[in-house]
Amino acid sequence: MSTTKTAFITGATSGIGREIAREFAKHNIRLILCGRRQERLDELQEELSTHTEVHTLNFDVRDKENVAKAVNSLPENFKTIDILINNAGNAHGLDPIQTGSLDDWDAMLDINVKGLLYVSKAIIPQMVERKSGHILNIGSTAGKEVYPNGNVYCASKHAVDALNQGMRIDLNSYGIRVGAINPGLVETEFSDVRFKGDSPRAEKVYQGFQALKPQDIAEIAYFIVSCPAHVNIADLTVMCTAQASSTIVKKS
Ligand code: NDP
Ligand code: 8X3
Repeated sequence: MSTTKTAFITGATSGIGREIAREFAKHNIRLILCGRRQERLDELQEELSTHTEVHTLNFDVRDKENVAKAVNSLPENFKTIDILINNAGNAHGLDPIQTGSLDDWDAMLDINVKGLLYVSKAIIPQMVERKSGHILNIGSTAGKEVYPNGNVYCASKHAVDALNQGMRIDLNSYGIRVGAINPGLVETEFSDVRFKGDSPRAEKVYQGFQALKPQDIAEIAYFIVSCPAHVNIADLTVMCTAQASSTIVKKS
């Protein structure tokens, strides 16, 4: 098995991150898979180890000490990270601003914004030192427009959009590529988390139209990281055909 590059993927236990891991494994990219659910990390490691070398890291992106400890604990053959996929994230609740929960707001800002920063802070210095690397931030259409009751989730993804631009500017002189994929509606565990396990409500989000599948985003992610070195896909918005904006979705 000849592996080429090493990718560090946050949120690899489910949805978009898990499919990116599967897609990258097909192309022999060495994988560092991160998440909090160890049994899922173990299952994925077993599944993908026939294609590539896999290492798992269990940490909560909100815990900055543990993020740094986890990255520092990487074995020698996984230490050089070529590709960082900042994917871990979620929505908590869908309430108007006047009744939103402080705990939900903390979770979204701590995970989607500060967690992305903690992971980036632990990995960017080695890319700067080597003057090479590729960072792919998973934003959202919610980072491009605001929808009713999306308030804080949309703010967190607008922050990801700003950080994507800021990283690209600051890392430009080191030859590090930085870009974002901003997906629209993708059928994953996203809505289950948003609605705190209320599965009927979560399923309804994707009924009556063909939402994006996490594999769609994974194939695009592989396309982006496999572009020639002089090509950087800086910012890509992807919706399913049925979706025209955050609020306009054609249902059958
Ligand atoms: P899933 O809920 O299926 O996956 C979320 C992933 O993030 C899981 O692997 C989860 O792992 C990880 N994660 C969540 N919280 C933490 C945490 N505190 N510490 C470490 N890891 C964490 O959702 P998606 O795949 O849909 O979401 C992935 C990204 O895509 C998110 O950033 C989301 O905002 C974005 N997105 C999703 C869209 C959609 O419609 N689904 C559309 C646009 C963007 P674990 O629980 O094991 O820690
Ligand atoms: C996820 C897409 O529209 O559910 O970021 O917020 S949406």
